[in-house]
Amino acid sequence: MADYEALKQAVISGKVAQVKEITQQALSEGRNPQEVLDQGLIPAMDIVGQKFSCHEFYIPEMLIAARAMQAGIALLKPGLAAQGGKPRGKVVIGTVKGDLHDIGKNLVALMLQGGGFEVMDLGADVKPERFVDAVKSGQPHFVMMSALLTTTMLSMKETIEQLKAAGIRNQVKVAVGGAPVTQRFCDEIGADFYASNATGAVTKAKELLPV
Ligand code: B1M
Repeated sequence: MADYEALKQAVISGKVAQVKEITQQALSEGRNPQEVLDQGLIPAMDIVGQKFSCHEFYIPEMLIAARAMQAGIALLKPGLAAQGGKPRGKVVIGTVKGDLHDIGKNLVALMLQGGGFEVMDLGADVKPERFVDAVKSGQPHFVMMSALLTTTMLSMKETIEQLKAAGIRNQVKVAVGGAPVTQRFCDEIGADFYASNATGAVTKAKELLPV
C-alpha cells in the first residue's frame, strides 16, 4: 500500500533513494501520479516551509528537501504529462525577477504540457524585459508568472506595466500564481487570472483560449 506518510518524511529528510522507491511503488500499485503529488510530495514541502519559519530548518535543509522532491516529480512526469492531445495554445512561463523558486512553476509547465499546451519556459529570476521579448518573439496566448516571495511578487506588476509600455498588453492573457499571490493581488495589478495550483492554471487557460 502506498505510504504517503513515509513519502512525506523521506522528502522532509531529503532521502532521495527512499523518495524514488516509495514513489515508484505507488505508481506500480496503479496510484494516480496527481494523487502521489497532492498527498505525498506537496504536503512535505509545506512542512519544510513550516520548519524553516520556526528555525528548525535552514537553507541547506530546504535545498536537500527540494532535491528529493524533484527526484519524485521526475518519476511522476511521464504520467502527469501523458494526457497530451493536439496543441491547444502557447504559454510563456517563468518565475519572476529575484525569485529562484522553480518547483511550482515547473509543475505548472508540466501540467500545461499534459493539457496540450506548447510551453516556452523562461526559467527562474526572469526580468520583465525578458517576458516582453518572449511575447514579441513567441506570440503566445498566455504569459504565466510565478512568485514565492512577497518581495518578488511586485515584479509581476512591473511586467504588466512593461507589456503595456511595449503596446502588447492586449495580445496576451496574463496569469499569476505562487504561494503568496491571491485573487485580490491579481485584480490589483490588472492580471487576467489567478490560479492557486497547477491544475487550476490549466483549467482556466483552457477556458480562456479563443475557439
Ligand atoms: Co524558499 N521560501 N527561500 N527556498 N521555500 C519559501 C517560499 C517560504 C514561504 C519559506 C518560509 O518562510 N516558510 C519563504 C518565503 C516567505 C515570504 O516571502 N512570504 C522562503 C524564503 C524566505 C526563502 C529565502 C529568502 C531564504 C533566505 O535566503 N533567507 C530564499 C530566497 C531565494 C530566492 O528566491 N531569491 C529561499 C530559497 C529557497 C531554496 C532555494 C532553498 C528552495 C527553492 C528550490 C527550488 O525551487 N528549486 C526553497 C524552498 C524549497 C522553499 C519552500 C520550503 C518550498 C517551495 C516549494 O517548492 N513548494 C517554501 C515554503 C512553502 O512554500 N511552503 C519556501 C512546493 C511547490 C509545488 O509549491 O511553489 O507553491 P509552490 O507551487 C504551487 C502553487 O503555488 C501554484 O502551483 C504549484 C503547484 O500546485 N503555482 C502557480 C506556483 N506558481 C504558479 C504560477 C501560476 C499558477 C499557479 O501561474 C498562473
